[in-house]
Amino acid sequence: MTTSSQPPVFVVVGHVNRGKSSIVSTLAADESVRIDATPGTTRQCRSYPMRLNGQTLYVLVDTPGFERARHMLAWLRERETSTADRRALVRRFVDEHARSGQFEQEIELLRPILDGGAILYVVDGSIPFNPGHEAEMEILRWTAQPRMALINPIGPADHISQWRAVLDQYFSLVRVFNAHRADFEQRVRLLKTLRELSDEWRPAIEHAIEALREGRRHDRRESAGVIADMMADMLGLVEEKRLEVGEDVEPKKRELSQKFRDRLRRREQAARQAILQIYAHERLEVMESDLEPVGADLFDMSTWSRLGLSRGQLAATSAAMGAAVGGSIDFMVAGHSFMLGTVIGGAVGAASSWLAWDRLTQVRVLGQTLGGPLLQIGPIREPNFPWVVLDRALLYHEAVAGRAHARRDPLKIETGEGREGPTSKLESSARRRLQDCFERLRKHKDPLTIEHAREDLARIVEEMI
Ligand SMILES: Nc1nc2c(ncn2[C@@H]2O[C@H](COP(=O)(O)OP(=O)(O)O)[C@@H](O)[C@H]2O)c(=O)[nH]1
Ligand SMILES: [Mg+2]
Repeated sequence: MTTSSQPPVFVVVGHVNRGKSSIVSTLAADESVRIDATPGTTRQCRSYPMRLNGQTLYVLVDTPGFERARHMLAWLRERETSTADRRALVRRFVDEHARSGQFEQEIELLRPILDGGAILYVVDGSIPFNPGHEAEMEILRWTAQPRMALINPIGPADHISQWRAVLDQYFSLVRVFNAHRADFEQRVRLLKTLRELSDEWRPAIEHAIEALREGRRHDRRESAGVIADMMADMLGLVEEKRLEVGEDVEPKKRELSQKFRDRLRRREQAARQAILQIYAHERLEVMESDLEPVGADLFDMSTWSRLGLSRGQLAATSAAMGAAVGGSIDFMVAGHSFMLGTVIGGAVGAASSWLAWDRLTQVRVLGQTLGGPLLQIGPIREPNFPWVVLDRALLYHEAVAGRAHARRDPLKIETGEGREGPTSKLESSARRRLQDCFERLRKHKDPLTIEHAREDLARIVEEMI
């Protein structure tokens, strides 16, 4: 479709503190929109274009709330001569009061509407209707612009049906839209409804929906690539240090182990940052918590029992692979029974976590042919490690991708009972395909083999997200 015509403009209006800015933020996928618990933050209109690949798909206009709607309506009614003149009268009101210092907010919010914007009228479905809103809705009707009402339930109380009964009288389209909960599909559903607002804009909105869907597919593919790159780096990571002859080995082992862990953490962090960037959530704060399997430190073993595969699943996957994994199964069983012990013991403090970690990854001391001994750590052989890392990445991705841009509270990954990662719910065939990628990434050093394994992994991950 051509892009010469102007993109659709939606002017978001309503009382103060009803979630107008939140709706703008979510629909424009823009985390920079100012959202505040103190009413009256927005004094002036501001446009937020929904842009994709350099193209503006549509524009959201954030407005100050109505302040003196009843006075304004009284002014209009006093001067009304014919229903046909109402729109002109609203324009006259704006012109006559423009420099008076009165009705500043009404004038400000009416301008983009009189310039041709469609109206999205926002109410809070958790507080009861009161007649104070009627003047606002009446004024909006007088503008004769296309308009739709959105019920944004901010609090837990439910007055939605009461609101509907009122809104249906003023708006041909009324929908519930929770600005803080809406995910991508709910945004698309709202856009589909918005097609009904104006025949003129219908093709542009249809184009916007298609472009957003294509953008979403692109984001998923890119995220899968980010996750596969990360897995390849983390699974293949080896850290080495050559010591001087006669140097004390034990402290150097600890140092190397620490360095190894830090590199793995940083690698995971870099992937997370990339995912935030892909979904335009760069300012998103992520809650670091021992209770959240994804917020906790990568090596906090207490969260491992909730991620990755169960012992049985690991054994089945490895056995089906038919590879020489006997050794790592023993390793795994030792690791898991140890972890089980710490969980049952209840004292899952930092110290026991570190201990568990030390038992799962050993710093090896290699030959002394070239001077002092060579310390080496990695790649991690613990069988559940790749599954835990993948689960952390998938849960993180899901939380970020589904996050409405209006929310300003830190990202938390909700926890449930038992294993929470997506990998434990996979079909066994998918698990074997993944295991095959993991093995190749862990065992091989040849760049071409690694690249192929990485590509296979990216494809599988893309199917999963
Ligand atoms: N929980 C929740 N809070 C919301 C929602 N929409 C808005 N809020 C909160 O309500 C307050 C006002 O929101 P804002 O979007 O700035 O409203 P505006 O004054 O109409 O622009 C802010 O504290 C928001 O975080 C919602 O859908 N859910
Ligand atoms: Mg606002």
